[in-house]
Amino acid sequence: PQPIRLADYAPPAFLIDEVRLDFDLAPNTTRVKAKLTVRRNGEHAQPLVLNGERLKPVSVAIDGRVLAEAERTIDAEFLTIPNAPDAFVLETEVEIDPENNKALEGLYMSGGRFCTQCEAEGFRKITWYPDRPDVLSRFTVRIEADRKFRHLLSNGNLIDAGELPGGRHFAVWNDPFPKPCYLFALVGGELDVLEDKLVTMTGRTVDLRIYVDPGMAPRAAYAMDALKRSMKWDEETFGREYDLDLFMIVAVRDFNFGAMENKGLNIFNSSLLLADPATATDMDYERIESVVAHEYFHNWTGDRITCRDWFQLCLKEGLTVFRDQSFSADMRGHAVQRIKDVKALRARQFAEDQGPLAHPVRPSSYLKIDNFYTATIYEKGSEVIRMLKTLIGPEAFRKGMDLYFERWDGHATTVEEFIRCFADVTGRDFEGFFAWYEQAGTPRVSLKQSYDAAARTLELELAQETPPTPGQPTKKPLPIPVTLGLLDGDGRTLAFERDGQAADETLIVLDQASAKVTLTGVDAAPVVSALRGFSSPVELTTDARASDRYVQLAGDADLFNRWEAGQELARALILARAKGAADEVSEERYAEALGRALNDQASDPAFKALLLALPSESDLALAMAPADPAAIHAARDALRLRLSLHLTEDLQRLHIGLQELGEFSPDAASAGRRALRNAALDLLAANPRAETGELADGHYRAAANMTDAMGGLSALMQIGGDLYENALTDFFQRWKAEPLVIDKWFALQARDPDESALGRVMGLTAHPAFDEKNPNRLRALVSTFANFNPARFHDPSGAGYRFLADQILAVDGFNPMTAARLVEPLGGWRRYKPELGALMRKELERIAGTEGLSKNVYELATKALA
Ligand code: HT7
Ligand code: ZN
Repeated sequence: PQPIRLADYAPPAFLIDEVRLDFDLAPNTTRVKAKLTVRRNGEHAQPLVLNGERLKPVSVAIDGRVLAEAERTIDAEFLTIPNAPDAFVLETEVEIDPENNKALEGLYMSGGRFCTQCEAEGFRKITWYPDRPDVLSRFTVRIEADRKFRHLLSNGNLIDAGELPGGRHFAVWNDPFPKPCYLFALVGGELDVLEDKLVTMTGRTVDLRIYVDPGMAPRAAYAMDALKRSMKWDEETFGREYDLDLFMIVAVRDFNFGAMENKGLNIFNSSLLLADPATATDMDYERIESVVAHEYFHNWTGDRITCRDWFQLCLKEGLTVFRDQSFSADMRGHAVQRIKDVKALRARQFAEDQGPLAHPVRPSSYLKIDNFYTATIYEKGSEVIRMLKTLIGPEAFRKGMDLYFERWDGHATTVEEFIRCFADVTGRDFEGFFAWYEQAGTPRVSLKQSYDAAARTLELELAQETPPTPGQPTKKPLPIPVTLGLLDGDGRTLAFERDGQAADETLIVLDQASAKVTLTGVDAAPVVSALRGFSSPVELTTDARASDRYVQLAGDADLFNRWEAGQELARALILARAKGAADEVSEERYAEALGRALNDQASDPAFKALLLALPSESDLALAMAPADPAAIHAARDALRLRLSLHLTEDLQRLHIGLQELGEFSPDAASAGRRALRNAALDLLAANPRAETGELADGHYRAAANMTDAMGGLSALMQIGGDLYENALTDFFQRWKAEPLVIDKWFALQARDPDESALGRVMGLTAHPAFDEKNPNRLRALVSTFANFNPARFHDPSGAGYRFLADQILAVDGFNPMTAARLVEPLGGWRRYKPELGALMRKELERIAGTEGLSKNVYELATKALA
């Protein structure tokens, strides 16, 4: 297959001003009539070429005249009309089979209801259309169905509805805002609805409706609350008001992704919408809040202003992640949110950058765009916006955003045009900055310090280098914002001067391969706190001593760096042990320091919970070359045991003291206390004494909410034995009617590092509750195993890799998009011990050599091998 290239972009040959769609819904034989008002775009003689896949043609007519077969061609991918007029009405009719659409793209059925997923290229499975984001049209949609499909929904406003003979009914929707077809949505079925209202900043009343499975409406209350807070936040922070009179969200159980921002009708994976204390954890609440916000924020950054082509995906995704992260920070605390965001960035995006699938935030070619909904586009895309804001300051950033909204509303645009808005409001040149979009890889920044006590100066020497990535052997320097402060030996902020200006903190922009910066007026030998708040997505190495890290861990005014200091210390200890050089004295010193941090009354429980969590095994694997997952697992466990022994009393005290007495509340402070209590239990469970088992069992059995139930179960999993097995059985029996909870049951077992886990996971694929056609269930078991159980996935026999490859091949037969998302854990094969890498490679070769493979899996498997 031929890749699509950014350099080949050409404007659409024809534009569609109006679209009228008529759906006659039936599970196996849905009829779709499309009436398109088409006009030639510019002077040319190109044919009209419309995308269309898996469509059963019924008819094609131009201006009311049915075309003869010789006047058009239909193949597996296109409808082509060679001699189309300059302006005309095209009417087509096709038949589709939603019931048998297990790829979950286009129109499909989930739980007996019709629903759609059109981003990126699913609309072509509904009707013939120019399925590209730069064709913006006004849609009117009529849906007709049996009355048992009680709710018939589409984008925009309901303009007509009524009953029809034969037990049928219809609804007509009109969306006044021109949109690309990837934002089209339709839902048909029996649903319950939770309703509310919001008065916007200009006094308009917007109806809010969340549609869910019958009986589930109370579980949508938190999502509704999050939606209202998001709408207000976007008004206050970005001046963005909602534009339709109605905003709807629908929950579906079978969904390839998290959620989708269709105009006025967001569709959500039910796992990211439904929550109550009994069935959802605090982490679920947090995710729901951020994804509801994310999809809502797309109304302006994605829907009103969309992408010219799919290479510009970060224009809507990176920017919208930045907006949702800023919202979450305002809701839940800036430092804690930043730490969580950086943890996710490192775990997913830094790993991507180190592997064969590394690509720039704006890629320049692809085979299947579905494969580019990656951490680089989303998370690094957000980091780039964050750096832009850091570089120009919050006021100029807001001005640039205002200009962007004003200039590009109603259009499909590019990253260049977005950046141009900031150049126009600041008068600055962003040519150098643009490299962040075009250059792949995580820059490595080094920092050396030298203090001259007599002169009271601190000289800082910074350098940057970005390692080569596939297709980009040489790299240029990037403008890297480094926010920096100084501490004295007791951890107090140390003032200094830069260029004669007094400061507590400064921003250094490293835009050359290396640079020197001199700070003056430095009264004592300082501890340097660099890259505060993780001011750019880089790997920083410094010449700081362990003693400097301890000063930071105890009192860095920048909480991100306080946490980071603890992680650096732990990482060094675990890696030393993994390489056979355990330093027990330093391990004790670390435990001691952690104990002091835990007892710091001034700090927030959510922050302490983060301090207690050691770097993940995957994070550690990125820092070990070649990576040895078994050694990392053993070394990490050994440090956990030491911490558990050293801190037993502190941890027990936290476990008792943080017991919840009142009613459950999902707010950040309450969630933080639960997080710390569960983190304390988790660390106690590293020491599998009999009383720890009892403690974990008691915790599980006394749990009054899902956060604590999962905390107890997870601690029992570490301890193993009958208590664990009994709790697992109890959990399944109690929750077997709740799919979202049973997903947790599968995921927990997939994370079990015990030797028996691979056999258990394989056995679970034959469990009656396992359903590979449901992406949530598949991910709960297979993706959790491959991504979050390195000790067992990297079994020296290669059985873990074989298991994953078998699953990928099986799922590729009906859902290529979801199958392709499972390939990544094999992609990092070059980073592992050669004997493991060879086994991983062998499975990739087996996948790539399989006949009839989808383009999705083919692209990732072959890139991983290249
Ligand atoms: N913009 C949405 C992306 C999405 C998607 C992409 C490929 C296949 C299925 C999908 N479902 C949703 C979600 C978002 O980022 O907001
Ligand atoms: Zn998005």
